[in-house]
Amino acid sequence: MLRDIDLSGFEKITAKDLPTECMVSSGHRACQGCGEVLAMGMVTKAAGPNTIVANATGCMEIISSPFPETAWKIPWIHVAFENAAAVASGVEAAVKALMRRGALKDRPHIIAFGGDGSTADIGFGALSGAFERGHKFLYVCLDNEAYMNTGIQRSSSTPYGASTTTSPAGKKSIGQHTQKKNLPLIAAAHGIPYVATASPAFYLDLMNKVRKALSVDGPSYIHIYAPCPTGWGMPGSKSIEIAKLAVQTNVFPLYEVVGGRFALTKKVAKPQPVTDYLKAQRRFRHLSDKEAAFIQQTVDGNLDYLQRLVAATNPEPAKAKKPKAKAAPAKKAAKKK
Ligand SMILES: Cc1ncc(C[n+]2csc(CCOP(=O)(O)OP(=O)(O)O)c2C)c(N)n1
Ligand code: SF4
Repeated sequence: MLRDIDLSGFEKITAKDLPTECMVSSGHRACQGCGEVLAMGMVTKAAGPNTIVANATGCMEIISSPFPETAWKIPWIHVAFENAAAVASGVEAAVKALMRRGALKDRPHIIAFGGDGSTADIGFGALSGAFERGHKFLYVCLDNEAYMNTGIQRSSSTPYGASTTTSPAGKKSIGQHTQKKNLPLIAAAHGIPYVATASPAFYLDLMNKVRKALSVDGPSYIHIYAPCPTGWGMPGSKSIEIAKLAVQTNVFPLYEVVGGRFALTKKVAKPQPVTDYLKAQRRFRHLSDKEAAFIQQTVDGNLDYLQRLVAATNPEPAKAKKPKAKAAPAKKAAKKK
């Protein structure tokens, strides 16, 4: 269902007024070039210090909170693998109760972070429930396309053809043989006010999507592409380059869905071939030309589907009908004398 969403509370960030205070301090234990921690820093910078975070188990919890230390400068709750969205729902209910009582004046932002394993697989039910109940919170999926924290196991967000420790490529297998679950579309199907995809390579786009998401009255979801040099088999210095390539090849299109209306937020004028993206990562290096062509076909098909959604949810306003030219008054028949 299409509906109008009030984005009047959205405060746009420009390159000139980038927030500088990061809520995740340096000195954390992420690998070099980790896209997840980079994205998490951008999200929390855009949200600001009045924010409460619920963080599912995964790399981001492990690297930011080795007891007795923490990299977090804001209230942060480490929750189980499956229930980040449920805990965020509870925090939101508590915030509402405190505000009703006048015990809390300034409403904090509530953000749940989960990896793709946590979001697409084990925490999926809790997420769907929180969307359906309509809690005002932002859920961010940091998608590094596998269960990285426990040793690079495939998730339902692992792309077709990727080699992981539980979908290893070999003589009889191309690696992951199922297609990546489309989480942003599934989130949009819940009819929540705001859904977007984002990438740390396009930081202004990412941060403004966070600001929009936090300004709406209800649940919001941002799916962030998060390169993982360790799991993908590439140098840490290539993370942002790969994140850009994912967008330039249309492997990961950037778009948002506001009140059910789809819009591409970065249109790629001259897409690069998918092989440029595949050959830069060890997890895809075993793929043959035939398999790469199949992946290209899938990418093109997915983009076509997205473009159809954009067209279908933004119908052109019906053209005003031209007023009919007035018929010339019929000549009065000459009166017979
Ligand atoms: C119920 C349950 N099953 C399994 C685990 C073990 N476990 C902890 S983190 C993790 C992987 C996390 O993967 P993902 O959510 O993709 O986040 P990433 O580490 O990739 O950031 C697993 C399997 C657990 N903590 N709880
Ligand atoms: S394994 Fe990947 S996601 Fe985890 S900290 Fe290292 S680079 Fe980041």
